[in-house]
Formats: sequence, C-alpha cells, structure tokens
Amino acid sequence: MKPLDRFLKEHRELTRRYFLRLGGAGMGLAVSAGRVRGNEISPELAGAIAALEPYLTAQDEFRDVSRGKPLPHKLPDEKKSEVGMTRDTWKLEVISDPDHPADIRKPMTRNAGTALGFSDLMQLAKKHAVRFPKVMTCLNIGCPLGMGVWEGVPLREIFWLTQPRADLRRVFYHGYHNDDPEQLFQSSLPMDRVLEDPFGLPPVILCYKLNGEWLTSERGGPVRMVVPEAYGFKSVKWLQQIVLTNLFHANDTYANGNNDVDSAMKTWAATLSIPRKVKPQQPIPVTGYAQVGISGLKKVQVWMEAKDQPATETGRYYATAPWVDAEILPPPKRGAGQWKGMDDSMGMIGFNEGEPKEWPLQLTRVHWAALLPGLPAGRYTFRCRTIDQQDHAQPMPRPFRKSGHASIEQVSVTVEA
Ligand SMILES: Nc1nc2c(c(=O)[nH]1)N[C@H]1C(S)=C(S)[C@@H](COP(=O)(O)O)O[C@H]1N2
Ligand SMILES: [Mo]
Repeated sequence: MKPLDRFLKEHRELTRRYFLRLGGAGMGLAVSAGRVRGNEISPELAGAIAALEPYLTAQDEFRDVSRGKPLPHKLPDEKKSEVGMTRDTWKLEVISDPDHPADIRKPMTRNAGTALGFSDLMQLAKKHAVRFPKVMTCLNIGCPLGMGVWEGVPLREIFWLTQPRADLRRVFYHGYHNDDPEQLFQSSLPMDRVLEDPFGLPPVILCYKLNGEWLTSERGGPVRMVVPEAYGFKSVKWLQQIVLTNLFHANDTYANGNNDVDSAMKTWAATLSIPRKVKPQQPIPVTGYAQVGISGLKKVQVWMEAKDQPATETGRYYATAPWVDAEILPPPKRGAGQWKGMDDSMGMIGFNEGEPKEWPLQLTRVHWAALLPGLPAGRYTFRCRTIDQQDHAQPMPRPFRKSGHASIEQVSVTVEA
C-alpha cells in the first residue's frame, strides 16, 4: 500500500472507532467538555482527528538532531564499512576503564578478536530480544522527535559475557564520531539500571530494529543504545564501545550543555491543531499530543481563558483554573497497520495478545481531542496540561527547563464575527 493510502486508511479507522466509542458509551468528550448536547461531534473535530499524525513515526520521518562533521550517517557506504557502521562490519568493544578499573575477566576487544559482532548479537536476540513502544524526545527540543517500537537485546546480556567480578559502579558508552575526540558523544548509566528494571520499566537495550525494520543509519544503526525512560541523549547512536568503570558519577557529553543528565522523561501536553480565529458561539475543535513520562498520565486537561477576565491566580501553573478534561484517543488497532513491528512470534512489553494492557502506555506519546463550546466575541488564551498517575498537575512548578519540559503551552484564539 502506498504511504498516503495507508495513512488515510489508518485515520479512517481511528476516526471510526472514536465515534463508536463516544456513541456507544454516551460519555467521554462530549460530556466532559460539558456543553455539547448528546453525542454530536462536529465535523470539524472529526476532521481534526482524522488529520492527526500516525501513531508510530516512520523511521525516516523522525526528527534528526545528530551531531558530527560529517554526520556519521551521511558517510559514503565504503567509509561506513571501513569504520564498522554496517551490519556486516559492526563490532562492539566492552572494556574496563583504565582510569577507574572495573574487574572483568573477559574484556571484548577488536585487537583480541573478541569484540561482539552483529551475528553474535543476533544469537543473543534469539533468546533475549524484547520490544517496547517509546517516544524519543530531545531534552532540548520542545516536541518529541518520533514514536516507535524499539527492538533489542538487554544490555545486561552483553555485560554478563565479560564475566564481571568486582569494582563496577557505572557504564560509559559512546558511538562513532569520525575518530575525533572533539566530536565524541558519550553517555552513562548506573550499573544498577543496567542489571535491573525498576517499577516495570523495560530494560536498557542494544537496539537494532525500529518498527520492525532494521535500524537505519540515520536512526543510529546498525546498533544504538535505547534507554526507555530517559531523554534522547542517553540513547547513543552508532554504538561502538562500552566502558565498565568503578567511577561513581556521570560523564555524559550532554552535561556540558547545562543539562540535568539524571532527569527522566516528563509528562506534559501540547496542541497539534487549534483554530486561531473562530466565529462567535461556534464550537472549537482542538487536538494535541501528550508525552507519558516517568510519572504516568491520567488526564489531559484544557482551559480557555478570556483575556479581559484573566485568572485571579498569579504564577505560571494555574492550579485553581477551571480546567476540563479532554479525551485521550484510544490505542490504534493492530489490523490498521499502526503497530508496525508487532508479529505473533514475539510480544511487546506491556502488551497481551497484541493489545496494550493499560492505556495510555508508559513512556509513549498519545493523542487527545476536545470540542470546546462556542464563545462570545473576544480574545482568549487556550492552555493544556496533564494530570499524572499520582494526581499531580504536570508540568509541575519545576523551574529548570534543562530537567525536561517545564511550562504550560498557551495559544491565542480570537473569536470574532
Ligand atoms: N552518537 C550519537 N548519538 C546520539 C546523538 C549524537 O549526536 N551522536 N544525539 C543524541 C540526542 S541529543 C538525541 S535527542 C537522540 C535523537 O535520536 P534520533 O536522532 O533517533 O531522533 O540521539 C542521541 N544519540
Ligand atoms: Mo537531544
């Protein structure tokens, strides 16, 4: 099927189920927004939902923020082969840190011919491979880069091959950067996070597939790290070396940009479509997405503030404003082709027989929609926020943007005849 046809088919499906759900249950959006009678949904809202981006982002439609001069994924094929950036030539070294040695019996090196090759990784994959959906978000960019199903082998399976003995507190890792120390992009994790998966998180993986296809060079192929709950900078692309260390703290390249390198993905919402100008008393369709961060997502809420009657509350978080619930859109159906990367031979973490066990899924992006009642002429500010699984409004008053998204999005809307 051509991409456009597939896109349209997926969205007809999504829209149809959205209507069924609202019609069948007789509640949801129409009631929670409060002022729209019965189950009538405006054609405008149906249109806005149908126009939403697909649930999973195609590999080549992810936004790319890779560093490097030249960009490693733009190197000619011969060069990629030469430096181990193809599946045939890829080698992963796992060594002890010379400055803060970890005691391991079997380092894996190119020189000794013991580095891990792609076929070794595929052997491990037969037994240990996992898949999970995750949104990739850059700590420094306002919106997610893409949402995918990532497949890989838990990093701990490679770790065990080194026969670790003692003095191991952290793991450092970096990718190919033109063999130029100035360009090095490295990140790190506590050993503990590699060995165990707290609170039902998926494991840290050496990832080789995205949405059921080999990881492309642009996405970090042949193999990248994927750290489920972390912002993108922990998911190092073109992975080449892992250094096991007894040093106890981070050495992430991203720390140099004043980033909080221990911060996990945050929960928050943003709009995708909202009319900037509407006629008086005409209902206003709004759609958006929410990132389900480490604190989970219970609700998306919206609020329209009249500019001539501003909220009495000062401050940027509007805790006492009259927020109303938007509708979180349901999961896409497997049959609609949206769960690419799923097949029956291997399940996904958080899924049962191809269906998500809970919704929304942790660490993903979901879509939402709301139909706001018509308003008298005037100027307004629209805002959206989230309520996390612990009933905290998010973003919470977190002063530091470099820990993750920290402000409530606002959009101006004018109502005039
Ligand atoms: N080797 C390498 N890995 C990297 C980067 C990089 O510059 N070099 N950028 C990181 C950052 S900051 C982000 S946000 C993600 C982006 O992943 P994507 O390009 O697949 O969207 O990759 C991470 N991995
Ligand atoms: Mo990033």
